Amino acid sequence: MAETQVQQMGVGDPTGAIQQCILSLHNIGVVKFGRFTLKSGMQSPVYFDLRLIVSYPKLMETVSELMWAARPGTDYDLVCGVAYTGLPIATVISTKQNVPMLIRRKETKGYGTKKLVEGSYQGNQKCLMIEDVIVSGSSVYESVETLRDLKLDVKDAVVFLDREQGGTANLKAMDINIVSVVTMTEMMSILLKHGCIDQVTHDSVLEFVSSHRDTSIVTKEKTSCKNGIQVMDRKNCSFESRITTTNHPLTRKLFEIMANKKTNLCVAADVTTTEELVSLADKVGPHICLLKTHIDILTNFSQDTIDKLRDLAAKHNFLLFEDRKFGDIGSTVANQYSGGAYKIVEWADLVTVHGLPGDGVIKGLVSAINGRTRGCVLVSQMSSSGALTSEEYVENCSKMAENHTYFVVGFVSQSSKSGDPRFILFTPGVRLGKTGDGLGQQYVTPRSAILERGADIIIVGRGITQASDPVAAAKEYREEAFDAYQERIKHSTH
Ligand code: 5IU
Repeated sequence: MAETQVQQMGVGDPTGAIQQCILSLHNIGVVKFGRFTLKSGMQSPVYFDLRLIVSYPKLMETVSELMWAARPGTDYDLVCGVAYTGLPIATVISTKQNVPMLIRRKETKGYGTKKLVEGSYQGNQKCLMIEDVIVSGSSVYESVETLRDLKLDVKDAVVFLDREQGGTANLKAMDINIVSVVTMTEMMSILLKHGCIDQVTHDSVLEFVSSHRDTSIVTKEKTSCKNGIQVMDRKNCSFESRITTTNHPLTRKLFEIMANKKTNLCVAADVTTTEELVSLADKVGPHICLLKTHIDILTNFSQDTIDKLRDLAAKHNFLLFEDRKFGDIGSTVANQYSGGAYKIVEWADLVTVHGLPGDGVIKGLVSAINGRTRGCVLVSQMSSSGALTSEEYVENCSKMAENHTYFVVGFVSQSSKSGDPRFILFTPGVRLGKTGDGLGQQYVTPRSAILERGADIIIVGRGITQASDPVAAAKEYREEAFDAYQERIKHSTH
């Protein structure tokens, strides 16, 4: 298999220049193996760090020549390098080929001209984008979007490495034609053939690539505000349409479950024995998208509890949500998440987290994930009377979520001004026919939670668990909640 790939590649690489270049890049340490967190938060066993070439001028020249040779079109008026690694490569191409260059910043600077793009240009000039690596394509897309806003004609891009994780297809959908010098599969074949890596490493990278082919592109357009108005407002959008706004695999999965099962009900299974929990989960399973647990209130927790819950989650297609409300420093929550009696990270798809300790609480949890697909829900506002979660606190939780979109799925909140479609709003304190429980809990109806407060998912506990017929109650809450959601998106264009 590896042989064939290299031979196939030989056709497009008659002088072996690409192979030679890959081997040189490997020699200087550009191809790294281990555990890496990519920009999207995805954990990868391989990392391609092309920044190192700035210390090897000859190699930089070779990389630039190979990229120029691979360009998808002709007659470019401009080349544009994307900071950082695209810049030196674009510079070499620009001087060698005598094509003027533009620089695309990552951020606008806070002083001077505040421009995102440096260099001279005129509308309709044809520009080739230069990037080092493509994963989902979101970086290339953002750069192209910026240049298109300036009326430049940008349809083509060239990258050195295509990680084969869906980026090419994503960009095609945005009318961007991207070519690469080499794909991850080809690069691994070359390294294996020349004894730079062993078969196990080769296979583990290919295995990773084949199981992470479907990254989505998150366009700035969808999640941004224009003139203070959210372009794609969460509250007016269907769950289906929100799938493409996020790269988080669990947010996507939850949207899919909600859309396919037609339910936005989460049952808070606050019962005290494994038998009750398992029986409840099996009965309400067909009606829910999520089962929320407080695993530490069980009197007879064991591995059997978890095995049964996971089986039921697979059988009825719902996710497991442990309402642990992690709220300590990173190092402590990492141990609480992965260790102790409950080993929460091993079975709970989602957990609740307080924003109070700051970013470290998220970093600590992420450090314990170990390659699993996991997410958290930030508690930004509580349903109980006298909760200390001020407006400023809620605002700060939003910022924290935006900085950690690879882990944060959404918020537990009582209302939300945010229209950001990537985040799911979970609202507890929902019950029909009651306004409180005498211990601080405050209730609203499912309709009010969804239509007035903007909840996406309602969390219902005793309204279902203490009903004379919990299944009938679950059906009733499910229908009322999903009807309210459909009413909310009635006039949606998404
Ligand atoms: N819960 C709340 N309010 C909150 C948060 C969590 O009620 O602000 I954060 C939990 C507590 C309980 C469930 O597990 O949601 C609600 O249960 P009842 O529907 O029985 O009140």
